[in-house]
Amino acid sequence: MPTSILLDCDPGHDDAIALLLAHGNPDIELLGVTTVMGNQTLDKVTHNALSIARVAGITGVPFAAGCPRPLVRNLETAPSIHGESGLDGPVLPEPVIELDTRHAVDLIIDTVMEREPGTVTLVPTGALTNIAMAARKEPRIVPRVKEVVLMGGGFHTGNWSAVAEFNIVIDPEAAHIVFNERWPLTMVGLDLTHQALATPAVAERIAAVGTGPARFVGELLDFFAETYREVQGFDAPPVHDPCAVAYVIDPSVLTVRRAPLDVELTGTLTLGMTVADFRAPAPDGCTTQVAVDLDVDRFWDLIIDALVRIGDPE
Ligand code: PIR
Ligand code: CA
Repeated sequence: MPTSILLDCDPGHDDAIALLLAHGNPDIELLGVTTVMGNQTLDKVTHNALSIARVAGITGVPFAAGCPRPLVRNLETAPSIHGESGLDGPVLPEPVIELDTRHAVDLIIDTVMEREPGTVTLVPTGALTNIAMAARKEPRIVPRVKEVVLMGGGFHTGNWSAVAEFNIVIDPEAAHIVFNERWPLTMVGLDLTHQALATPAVAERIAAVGTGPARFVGELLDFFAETYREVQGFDAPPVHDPCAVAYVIDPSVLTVRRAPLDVELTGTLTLGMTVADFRAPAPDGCTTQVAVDLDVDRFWDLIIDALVRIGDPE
């Protein structure tokens, strides 16, 4: 039985690869794709999501646009990493599918309420604004969601401040809501995703697939490698978001550790920091865990396999 997921994203180079992985892997049923501001403005990331759908040949899956700004703070985007479009590098084809008429928050609520309880996994790979809004608008989704597997945060590493990760710190109040609900939550943070480096050897494997979508990913990674080299001093770019999808496909690709988690909202130096309490043993009933180690080879095998299966859709 494949796992049914809703992907809530802000594409975004690594979000794009997460979407391709979710679409191309047979153990995932993609129920819907929702967008949230983040890497770029909502209109740009939504256009990007629809454009990726065309590249990947995704049809019959609802795409819905969500929140255009964080709950409390002003919008902060990441053009230094993802470019002016949010997905700079490849030529983006004009979308061929239309947006769902619903708001992302309503698509999330409708999907979770229509499906059997305990069967829908939420996979957020951007700010947690839509997910927090959904939990507040319809609290009955919380016990019905199977689990939340999110890319964000980190327990030792930051990228937008010394201690905070972008997806969390641009809307820390939303993250605080999501981390404090009673649903099972897995945080796939920077400590994990910085192990998923798209090295030249990886780029070669992707190029060898030889399809349009594989070339698209190659061009995304070329741009991402350049900005990560210049802005963050990385030799190879980390592809964060597909790590969360990989965990849903096969939890054994990631090693996880159970620990209470919370989000800092009042620190002057630590706003948006995700705090993991690693004092053993984790308290009874602890519903949160963090990803600590990645099986790098199996991770890239999943990406390649998805690209091979997607083939050349057009
Ligand atoms: C990646 C992102 C934002 C900033 C940087 N420096 C790098 C985006 C990615 O899409 C991912 O979801 C998350 N936010 C990593 O921080
Ligand atoms: Ca993202």
